[in-house]
Amino acid sequence: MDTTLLIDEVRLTPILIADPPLLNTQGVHQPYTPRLVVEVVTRGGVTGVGETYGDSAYLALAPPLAAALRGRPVSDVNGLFALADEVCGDSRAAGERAAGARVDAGGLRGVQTSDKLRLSVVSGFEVACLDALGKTLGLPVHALLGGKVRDRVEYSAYLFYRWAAHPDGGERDDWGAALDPAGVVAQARRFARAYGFSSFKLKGGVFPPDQEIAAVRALAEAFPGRPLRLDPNGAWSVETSLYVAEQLKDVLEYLEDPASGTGPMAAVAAGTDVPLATNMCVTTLAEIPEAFARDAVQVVLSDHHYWGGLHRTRELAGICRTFGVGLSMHSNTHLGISLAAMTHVAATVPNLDYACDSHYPWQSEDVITTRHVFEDGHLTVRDAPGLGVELDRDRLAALHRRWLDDDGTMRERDDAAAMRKAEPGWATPPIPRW
Ligand code: GKR
Ligand code: MG
Repeated sequence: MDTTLLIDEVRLTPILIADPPLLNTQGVHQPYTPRLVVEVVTRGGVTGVGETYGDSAYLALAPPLAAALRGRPVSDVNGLFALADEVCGDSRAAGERAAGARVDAGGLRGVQTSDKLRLSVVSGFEVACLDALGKTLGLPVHALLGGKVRDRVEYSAYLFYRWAAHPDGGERDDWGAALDPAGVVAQARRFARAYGFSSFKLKGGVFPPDQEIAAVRALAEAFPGRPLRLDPNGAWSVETSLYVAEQLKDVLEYLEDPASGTGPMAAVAAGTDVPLATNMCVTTLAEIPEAFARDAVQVVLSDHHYWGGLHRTRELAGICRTFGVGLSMHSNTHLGISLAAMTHVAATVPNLDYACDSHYPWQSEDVITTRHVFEDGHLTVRDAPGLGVELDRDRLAALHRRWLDDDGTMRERDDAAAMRKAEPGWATPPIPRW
């Protein structure tokens, strides 16, 4: 065994990153959202980086795994899963308690389970190990995953209804409000101009369905023939979903999570030819058999965090290929480390059937020295060793300082609590909402 590959130290840095007031069915994004940056340092002096969700449920699981990793080789990424099972026992219960208190955040990520929590944490370590291994061997992460099958990965614009500013501080930006079809089209035009995106996803479930249908119609008029998607995060009943599908069937590439749960999704799928995509109904291996047997979803949108990292995402791709189900990737509020990881794995998957979506353009801050740049709606796959990104330690320290200074209110993503700042009576809406 090459001892330079052994892990000497693991650093965990929780941070808070600025997030604009983006609306979704549960509320609005807080001014700052938590992420966790994982650094794995080898005896050879190489540091690999990873990033994952940073709410307390995830933070509770990370320290025991970090401690147990010392002395193990960075190349043993398969061993991470058994190790996490072994060492995260007690803290898993703590994580679950924290997750239970935050169903709002879990809800948008599908049903939260202890396995999914653990896998999301493991993913940050897996990416950090792959980065360190790649840097040691002089190989990009995509080569460690078997090699890229494309040089560029396509992303779609991720449009959000939004306010011009948070009601209670936060960073300012110049995007302005987008609360109607004209606002959504203006936002899409800016995305197309600045980043070259040619497909568009609108986060829905915010306004009554007819208003969102009007927004998608306005997009179709402004961008004839371009792929369009609408994602209400499971906010609609089967009946409403079928109504929306009927109204938009000529312009939608797919409808994303119109209804919540495998049964309702299967009922919608049975009543429309519009393909259904999901990042909520199929989020674990255990959910696949029933969803695929019932043809509830035609496209699975992986989130490499909760699927357990990059190797597991490739396993998911193989399963989708076997069953003739489409594959792509969705995102959450994330930084450049996660976007790099997503791009590396996306580059290796032959059946990447649709443009991935990324929140990244909404993030004004990062912890890497050279930010990713979308060109013609694509990211070029980096061929430098590891992920091909470098940690900006000053930025990391500043964002960690913000986390330390927080009074606790931003350390959990809680879109309903953020909404109550503007609408004191706001409660997380029932499912289905419409
Ligand atoms: O950030 O508001 C949001 C999204 O709704 C996010 O939480 C989802 O996980 O973007 C995601 C999606 O449903 O595709
Ligand atoms: Mg979605």
